[in-house]
Amino acid sequence: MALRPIICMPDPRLRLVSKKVEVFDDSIRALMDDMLETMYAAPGIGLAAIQIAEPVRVVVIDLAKKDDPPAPMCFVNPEILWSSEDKADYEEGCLSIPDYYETVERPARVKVGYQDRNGVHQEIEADGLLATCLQHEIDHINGVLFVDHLSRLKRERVMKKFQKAARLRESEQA
Ligand code: K1U
Ligand code: ZN
Repeated sequence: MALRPIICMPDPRLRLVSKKVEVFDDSIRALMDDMLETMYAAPGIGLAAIQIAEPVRVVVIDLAKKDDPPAPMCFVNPEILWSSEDKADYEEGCLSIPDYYETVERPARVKVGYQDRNGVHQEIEADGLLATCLQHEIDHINGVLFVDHLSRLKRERVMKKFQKAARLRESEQA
């Protein structure tokens, strides 16, 4: 297992549409293990492979409470099969947009099809935080960030802030 750097906005790789996983071998399982280690260290409750610069359709999530044992979930090639009409608001964060939180409205319940670590097809019905987190991570593998769900004003404000910070870092390194 290895801790991997998380890429941050405005890195253009966050806008890539990730590729479907076709082969379930030890290297894809090693990627999932690296993702879990990176997510726990951040700390976060979810991570998509593109956030560690791997453009493949892999997502990990763990919603276990602080004092409970870890409950890692791995989703390969996840897709939303059904979304509820009713919506839920949740204050979201993103490990690729550090220290920025905003309320996002999404379908309250989803049914997701995916493959597990061994390539076996599975389905899960989710509500609450798991539904929100699955949608946030599936957005990532399609090149979508949670700020894309905000008003244009809020989105442009946060994108400009992160672009300015990146320019400052570049000029300090030059
Ligand atoms: O995909 C990501 O960037 C991870 C993100 C997942 C997420 C959070 C909230 C709503 C939807 C999706 C995070 O994990 S941000 C960090 C976070 O929420 C958290 C960190 C420590 C403890 C509890 C939560
Ligand atoms: Zn995110």
